Amino acid sequence: MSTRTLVSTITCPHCWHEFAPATVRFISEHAALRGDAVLGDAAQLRFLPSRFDAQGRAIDPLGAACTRLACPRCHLELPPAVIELPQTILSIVGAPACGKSVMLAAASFSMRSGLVVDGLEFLDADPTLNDLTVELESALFRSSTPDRPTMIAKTDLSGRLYRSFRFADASWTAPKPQLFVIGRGGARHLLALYDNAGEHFLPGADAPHEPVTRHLAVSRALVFVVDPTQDQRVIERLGGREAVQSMGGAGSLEQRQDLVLIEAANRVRRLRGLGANEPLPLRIVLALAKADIWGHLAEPQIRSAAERLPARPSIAVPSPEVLAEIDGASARFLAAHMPEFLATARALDPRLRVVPFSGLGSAPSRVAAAAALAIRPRDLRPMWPAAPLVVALSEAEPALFREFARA
Ligand SMILES: Nc1nc2c(ncn2[C@@H]2O[C@H](COP(=O)(O)OP(=O)(O)OP(=O)(O)O)[C@@H](O)[C@H]2O)c(=O)[nH]1
Ligand SMILES: [Mg+2]
Repeated sequence: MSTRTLVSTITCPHCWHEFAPATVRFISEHAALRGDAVLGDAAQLRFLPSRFDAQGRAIDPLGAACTRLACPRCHLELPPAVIELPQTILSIVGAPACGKSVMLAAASFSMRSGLVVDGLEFLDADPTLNDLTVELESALFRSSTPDRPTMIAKTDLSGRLYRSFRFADASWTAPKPQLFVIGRGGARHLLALYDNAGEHFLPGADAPHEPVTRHLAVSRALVFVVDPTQDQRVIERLGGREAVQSMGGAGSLEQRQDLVLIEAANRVRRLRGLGANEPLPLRIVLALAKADIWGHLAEPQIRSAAERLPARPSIAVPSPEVLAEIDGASARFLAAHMPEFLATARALDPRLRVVPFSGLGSAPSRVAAAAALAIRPRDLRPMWPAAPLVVALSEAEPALFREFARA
């Protein structure tokens, strides 16, 4: 008989409740057991089993064998790996339209390819739960019509990317986690990522019963996606608003990205009960998006990679040495163009890391004057799309990516 080692506690990736593996609920299979107190009439009953069959499957009250697991608080389904693998939650934060969804799609798609980092294994923990990632990836990277221009839609603030459950006499809404099994060198983790709408991170947008950014309470690293094309000084260097917008830059938005970062840090402190003077308990990784647009303004390490686009795709994470040089060059780019943003970020985390990337690798364009920006999937050439996540993971879980952790 095979033995399994269980983790000591589980953090639910849906509602972030912490619980012991022995209290995990099972999802009933018998058709007559429809209706659940937490999820409503359409869901199958969740139950705490007292009987198991010879294969270790739980027996539901009407005698059917059950294998699907659910959280004891929100009753939402959990992948089976959750009871065996340690979990790493990363928070991806950034202003509206900064490039979060494109980064997620490009990063997850390229991590599956095995070409990002030697020896990396990256799988959906449960494909039925990862429909959001599958959708994001197929919009751009798995298109069956690679010559038809397309683009990822703006992330909705509510609706099908979120799920509701009842708890303590109230209705709660939480974003759908995307769960992956990530392994390297014998270590394996369950990785949870979330694609929030940028509006959720704006100051004042944290509603009590819509804990859509509450992953900040438990995440191990904060990937802050910075869009240099949202900054007035960068816009001027790039030839003005219209020029920047026509390439996918966010030239028209008046977001103060430093305020979004401060708000995220404040939520981390508030949710974890930390004082204003305590250091943040997680590393900040600044992911500088859309390098295809602004990369030529930076130093050679970034410029040469950006200028090689779209001729040579570079989805591999650069070597640790190159990454260190790029980190320095990116920080100097920020110091030259967005100094107060860099100062804010350094005040929050003096040991922060900076990684530029481009999820598309070349600029989208309009097929007609009034049409939205789009790009032919055939023209996609992501540049270092997974590097921000790998660097964040190297800080959060050094066992997985030891060589990329700060020396
Ligand atoms: N040139 C260029 N444009 C990009 C790139 N990534 C994103 N864009 C443009 O920026 C727009 C917004 O990107 P998204 O990934 O949807 O941004 P987001 O952060 O998910 O935005 P919200 O969902 O509103 O929070 C896209 O529609 C593209 O036009 C890139 O790598 N290069
Ligand atoms: Mg989005």
